[in-house]
Amino acid sequence: MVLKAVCVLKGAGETSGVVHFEQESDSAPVKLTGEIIGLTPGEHGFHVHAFGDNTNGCISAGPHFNPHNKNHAGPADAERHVGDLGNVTAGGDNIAKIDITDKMLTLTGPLSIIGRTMVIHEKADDLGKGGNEESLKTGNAGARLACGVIGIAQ
Ligand SMILES: [Cu+2]
Ligand SMILES: [Zn+2]
Repeated sequence: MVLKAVCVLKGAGETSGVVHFEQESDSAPVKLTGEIIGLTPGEHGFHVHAFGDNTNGCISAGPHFNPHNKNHAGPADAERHVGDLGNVTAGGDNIAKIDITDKMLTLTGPLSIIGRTMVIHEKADDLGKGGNEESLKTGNAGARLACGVIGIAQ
């Protein structure tokens, strides 16, 4: 059975987006598609954060989803936060097209990302290579421009 989820991202400014998630089976990678609009051209950090809580805006989503207690890194690194999806890149039209396949995310079981929050950031994620303490926690990706809770899709 194909598992499907969706996330609508909104924020205080003009950034917004929709991300669709699909997983062919329990152990298959998760495919993310969609787009985020209202971004400055260039790279923007993109992560799954721990909590599906937006009571105080995107801040309430907490830190990156990190059930295995690892340092922050990039999506291709073996040791990373489960929520580390690296960067998406916006073009001159201020739109970032999302087309990501990730082996660490799952839509099922105790580590499912459903009910957690996707966040798009102001700045580029340095993927843990920034050489300071914050790089190993957040990738120095800066403010949270927009976010949304990941929900079950039909
Ligand atoms: Cu983030
Ligand atoms: Zn991280």
